[in-house]
Amino acid sequence: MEDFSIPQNSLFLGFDCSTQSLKATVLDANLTIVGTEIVNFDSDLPHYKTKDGVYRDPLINGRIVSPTLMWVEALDIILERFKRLNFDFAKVAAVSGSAQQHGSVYWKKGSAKILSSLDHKKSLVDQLHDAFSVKESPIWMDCSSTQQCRAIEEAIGGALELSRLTGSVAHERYAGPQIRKIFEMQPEVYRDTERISLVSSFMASLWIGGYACTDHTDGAGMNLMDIQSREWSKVALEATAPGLEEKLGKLAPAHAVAGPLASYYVDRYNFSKKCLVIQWSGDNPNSLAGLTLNTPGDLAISLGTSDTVFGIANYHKPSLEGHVFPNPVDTETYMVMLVYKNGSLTREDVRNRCANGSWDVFSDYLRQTPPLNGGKIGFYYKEHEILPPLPVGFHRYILDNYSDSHAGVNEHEVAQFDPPSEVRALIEGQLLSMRGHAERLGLPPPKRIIATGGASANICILSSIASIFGCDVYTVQRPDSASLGAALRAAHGWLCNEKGNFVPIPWMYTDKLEKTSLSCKLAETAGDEELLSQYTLLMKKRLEIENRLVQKLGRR
Ligand code: XUL
Repeated sequence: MEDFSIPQNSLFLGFDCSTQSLKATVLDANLTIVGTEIVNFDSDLPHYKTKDGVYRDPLINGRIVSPTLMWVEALDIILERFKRLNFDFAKVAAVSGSAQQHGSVYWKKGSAKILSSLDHKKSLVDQLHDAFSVKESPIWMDCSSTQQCRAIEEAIGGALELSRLTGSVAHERYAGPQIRKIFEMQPEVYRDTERISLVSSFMASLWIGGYACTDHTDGAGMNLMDIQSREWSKVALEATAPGLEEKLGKLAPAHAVAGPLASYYVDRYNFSKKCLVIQWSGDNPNSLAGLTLNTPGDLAISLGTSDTVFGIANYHKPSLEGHVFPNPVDTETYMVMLVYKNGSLTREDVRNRCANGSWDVFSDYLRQTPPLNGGKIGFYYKEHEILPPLPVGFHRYILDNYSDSHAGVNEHEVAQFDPPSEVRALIEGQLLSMRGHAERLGLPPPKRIIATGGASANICILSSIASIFGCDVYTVQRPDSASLGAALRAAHGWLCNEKGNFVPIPWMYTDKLEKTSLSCKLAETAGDEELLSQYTLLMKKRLEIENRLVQKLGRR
């Protein structure tokens, strides 16, 4: 793409180290996808014995971790697979990546040395098996640090104050509360840790053979960074653990070069010495880049292991719910996001229980049942939920004397729905919650929605999104927007480095986008206004019931 001054024969490699897999996407200089690979943690690395990529601790409520070394071995495997395909590593101009947000990695004292002297004749896993002081990384699904969250909020002056300072109230899965928990419960492990990385900066560290900085965007998901100044917040550090700043290293913008590529990759895979490693970031921020969200009227809905809703805002408004991060491809704007822990694994559970384990039957049920589900509302929490903060449990209600105008009607709780209604209650419930919370957070009504993630391939779900939000729904060519976004950010970082400064991503603002792998296509058009207003009433009813559940059972 000559106008963007990227040499025609260069390639950009983007990864996504997510909950269940490590994926890779290769883009050429025209931003066309020319290769993809995937390593599934459960099936390709069975010796770690994970289920869905994680360990759920049967003894400690809410403790969910993943073996750190598994991510290292996944990188070995994916690179070997590319090698077997005769992939021309030498053409890669830059590498970057996404990782599940918030997960943290604890490097043992002395590991910097191991990282800086990697032997290209050996695999990474063979050299790094003794590099971690905590062998099982707390991940984004963990919610075992509620006590530490409350203690940090109290030390800072309250939840809203922490949100003002760092972009979010304290969340169990955030690195700050997790670090405080390790400091409190295993002080000797904390002492023996020389560096704490996020999964994103940990993966970048493997590429540069040294400790990579934490990027500003993923760093905002720790409850440790001052979101205005983009520096570690002294008060947040003090509220978390002593001597922390030294263990965290530095922060850097997402477009920055993390470092030169370690010679390991040059010698083992024939990468070019000039290949740049661009800062890795969180999967959601990179999806924002991969979906080319660029105006406040755009809203993304990602339906994956976690479900997320995100958009761009021009300002940071402190709030008790949702999360605010710097925009990874802009220096002025913010990314605002809602996160649900009960995403694809909960949909799979309902599919298995109610639809004979078949997505076709699941979709038939959505087709057979009427919009609004005859006033049946369900809450399905197979895991402790983040939004709202409710424990595991299913709650089902039917609105009494349900009619098209049901504002103010009462509801009664029931033990079960028939299978088709259960499927619709699950899908509509999640989407109504997304709309309700997005509105509460002050996000403007979307002008268009871009859907991504595995479940965005289901046209019945897209049709419900269009009816519930009342706007057109677009999809992308490949639902794996996080590794695509990472490859795009590799190209962006390369360009910024070439220009010697930050430059806005040129291809986000041009019609050339339509010809690239990043283009979106219209999948569903906004439906009927009458139905939209009925959904508005149902959404209010749902939030009202949800508030009651939170008062009775919630973690806050
Ligand atoms: C975001 C979050 C999840 C993970 C999933 O806050 O916790 O979406 O990033 O990988």
